[in-house]
Amino acid sequence: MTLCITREVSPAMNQCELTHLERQPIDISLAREQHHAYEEALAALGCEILRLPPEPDLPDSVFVEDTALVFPEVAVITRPGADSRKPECASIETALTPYRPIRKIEAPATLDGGDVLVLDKEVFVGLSTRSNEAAISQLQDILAPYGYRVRGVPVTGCLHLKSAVSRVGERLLLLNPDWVDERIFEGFDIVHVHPEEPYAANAVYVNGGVVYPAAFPKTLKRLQEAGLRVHTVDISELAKAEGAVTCCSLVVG
Ligand code: CIR
Repeated sequence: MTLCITREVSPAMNQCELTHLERQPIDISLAREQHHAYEEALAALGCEILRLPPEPDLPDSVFVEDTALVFPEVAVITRPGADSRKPECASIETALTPYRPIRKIEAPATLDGGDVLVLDKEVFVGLSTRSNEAAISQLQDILAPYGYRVRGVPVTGCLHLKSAVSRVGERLLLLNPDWVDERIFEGFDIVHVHPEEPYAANAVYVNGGVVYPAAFPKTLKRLQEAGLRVHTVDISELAKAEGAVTCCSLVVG
């Protein structure tokens, strides 16, 4: 079983951070239902879910991906770029302590897990409004003993690196070429998002399957044509908070 950490939707989610989207009312009970269906899709791919209780005062706390990076050797607690999100890390550190040695990103560095794409021993970090050069240097120091190489990647037009590119197969990436330069990912095959679906580049790849938003049927078709086993989920309410699918879980493995 692959362990995934999730966290129940906060009742305060309507006060979430927004960068590229206009605020729209979020139906909290529908968001919870959608989040549970997302957990079920992970379970269908062989994941065991460790669901943390909701954080009533932390609007974005369902997006656990941003608070930590979990490697086979070590877990790195991040320091999210948005101040409202920094307090989300304490409970995640407690949850991860039984599973990995813990290291932490420290000020002045800021890092959102959504900016970190790990491809085997290569760690790509989006230089977004949330993650900075100091984080890249701290991450390199933490990970170098385990043989990882950490590199900054310019991203434009989106919140995080993984809004622009995510892994969908052992040698396959899903990518929006308007937001990130695909030449960085040499050696990988690439499926482009459909041009009418710019937000479609974020997918969870776990145990050989893919969890993917139902909102992007044209890109979904491309993934299916590439031979991928895709479980679709409706995350319309989470998307109003600028969330996607990778951000709702921490894959511990
Ligand atoms: C934020 O702006 O931080 C949240 N409203 C959305 C975070 C989504 N996280 C992710 O894609 N990794």
